[in-house]
Amino acid sequence: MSKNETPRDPNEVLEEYEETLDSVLAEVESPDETTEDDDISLGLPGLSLGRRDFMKAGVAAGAMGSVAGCSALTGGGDGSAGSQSTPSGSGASHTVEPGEHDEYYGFWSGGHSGELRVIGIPSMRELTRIPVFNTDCASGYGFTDDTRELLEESGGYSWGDNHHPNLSETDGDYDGEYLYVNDKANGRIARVNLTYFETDAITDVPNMQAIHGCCVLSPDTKYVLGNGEFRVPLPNDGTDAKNPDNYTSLFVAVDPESMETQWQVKVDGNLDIVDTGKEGRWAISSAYNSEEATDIQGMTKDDRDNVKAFDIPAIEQAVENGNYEEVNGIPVVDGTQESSLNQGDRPIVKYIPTPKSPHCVEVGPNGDYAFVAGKLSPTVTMIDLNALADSSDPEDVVAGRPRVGLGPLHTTFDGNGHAYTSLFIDSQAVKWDIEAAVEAEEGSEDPIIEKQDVHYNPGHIQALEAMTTDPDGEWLVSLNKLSKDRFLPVGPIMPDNDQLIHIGQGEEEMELVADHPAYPEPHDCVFAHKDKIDAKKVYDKDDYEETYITEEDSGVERTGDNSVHVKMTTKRSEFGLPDFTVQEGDEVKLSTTNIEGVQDIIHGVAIPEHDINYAVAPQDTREVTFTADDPGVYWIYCTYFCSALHLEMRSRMIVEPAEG
Ligand code: RUQ
Ligand code: CUA
Repeated sequence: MSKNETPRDPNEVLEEYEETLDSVLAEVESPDETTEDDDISLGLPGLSLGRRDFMKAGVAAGAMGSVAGCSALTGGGDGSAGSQSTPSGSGASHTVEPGEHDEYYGFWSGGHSGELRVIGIPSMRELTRIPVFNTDCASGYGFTDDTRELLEESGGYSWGDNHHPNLSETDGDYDGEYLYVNDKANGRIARVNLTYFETDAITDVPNMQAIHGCCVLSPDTKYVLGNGEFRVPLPNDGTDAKNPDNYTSLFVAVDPESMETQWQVKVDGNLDIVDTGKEGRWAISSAYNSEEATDIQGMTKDDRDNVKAFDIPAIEQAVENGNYEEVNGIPVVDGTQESSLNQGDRPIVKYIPTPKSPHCVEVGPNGDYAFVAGKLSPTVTMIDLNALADSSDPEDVVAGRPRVGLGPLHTTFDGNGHAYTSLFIDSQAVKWDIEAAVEAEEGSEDPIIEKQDVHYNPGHIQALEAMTTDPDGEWLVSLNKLSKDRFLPVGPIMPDNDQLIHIGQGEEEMELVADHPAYPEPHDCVFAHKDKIDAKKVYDKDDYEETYITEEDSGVERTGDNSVHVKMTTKRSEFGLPDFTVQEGDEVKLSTTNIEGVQDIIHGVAIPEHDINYAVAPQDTREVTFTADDPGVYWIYCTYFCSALHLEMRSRMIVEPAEG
């Protein structure tokens, strides 16, 4: 600027700035439309490739990185401060260059944090968090009227313990519509809408304390299924409280659309994890405490526990025939060993004796076998699902029982004939050959191909799309419970350690590629190729019930002696009302719409001293209701850094003292 020029009008400068920003954003938006079909290049030559080719390209990039010998180029390049790349023999790299996208979505359960985490694979970068059973002040989940009601109506708890995320399926493949996850603590099942990455339903299942195992019924998500882990009296109303013989564990089916509880089945022993066959008939549950004891010594006394095979159509038939007792409005079918429904030639539940306190159940991709690992036995028991219907002797359905190592917990698959089992006690992932295990003697170690050390004490283990009928191989994540010495010390509560392991298509050796600290405490995860998820970037106002507020609508309407409805828009950089006045004691319903149509421009609505903050995304409308208890001035301000004048984006709420 030359000295003679007069200073420019700040408004003009701002307008220019906004215009530039708009055009930058418009440019960001349009190329995305063309990324539909695996074209992830974003202008990098040679990377406009399909998935397999992309992996190869990733390998090349990784090799260059190690030649340079500079972790700032590779590790730093993926933008993931928490990831530590290990120099690798095969050159497998999880680096995703700046500006590029990951190939897969990973959905992590957050355990007792109550949330889900979305992590990109292979970079392991955290993309977002989805509050489910917790409140979240960044999004306003639990603060806005709809989300507060959701949490209140599902029990009013302020936390949950989510363990097992499951993607909805059509024809045995992920359809990208919903994710279902359990709350172990309070016996609930939640649904997350994958168009908006938002929790949209939570069911508080009656009669059950703790839902641990949770899965969808393959191949078409007819039900969301849950295992009640803790045995309690039925109903749990004080009757039989001191009589553990009358406690029971329940299996539940919830409708995936209405999210209503359909029926329950009571069984002997404690239920644990559940997975289903691929044809919609069998749900297999691991179980422990067939002793039905109430202390740990009693629970682990016997050498065997009974895995349960639930015959879903047979249970539906029993419900239809009225063969149930109704408890708290839910049909409960008797699936205990003595039940008359288990005596004929089509029992509703088959009991399959399995060594010591089995924990995991995972059904392999072709649906032939369920893999059950006994945490106190060094073996994995393979149950032949094709033999299940006709066998009268439960021992006949055991197709194989390889000895894999100490503390086997969970098993995953690469789709090319290999199983990978986590070993909690040995701190290893063991890769073994499924067909070789069928051929081998029980207890043989011959099917084992290799073992990879992990750090430390793994629980779940998941490979790409391993729960579908067509797993993708390439990457596996070991969710380790402990990290011990792997990271800088951060006080006594250390992070977990999710380790990324390259497995290729099963022909190569397993290779540990990255450590990734995780806030306590993920249990399980599930991966979907990015093309299977269609996340919207702007809200569609037809998708929600709240009334869209336009600039003309902005205003205050008195709706009763002690209630007002305040409506206002949000846009860069102003609220629809610069100020508004209410009376002390008014119940204020505040409705806000973000009238911008530009992606990534979020406004926040924070009201000091009223415990309110929430986000409004483009074209979204959110409502919050509160009481204006204290006279005074309250500056409502925007909490998302939306523009150069973000700090000035404010509205003034004046609460006038009540008269007299
Ligand atoms: S569990 S560490 Cu809650 Cu899935 Cu097996
Ligand atoms: Cu709107 Cu900051």
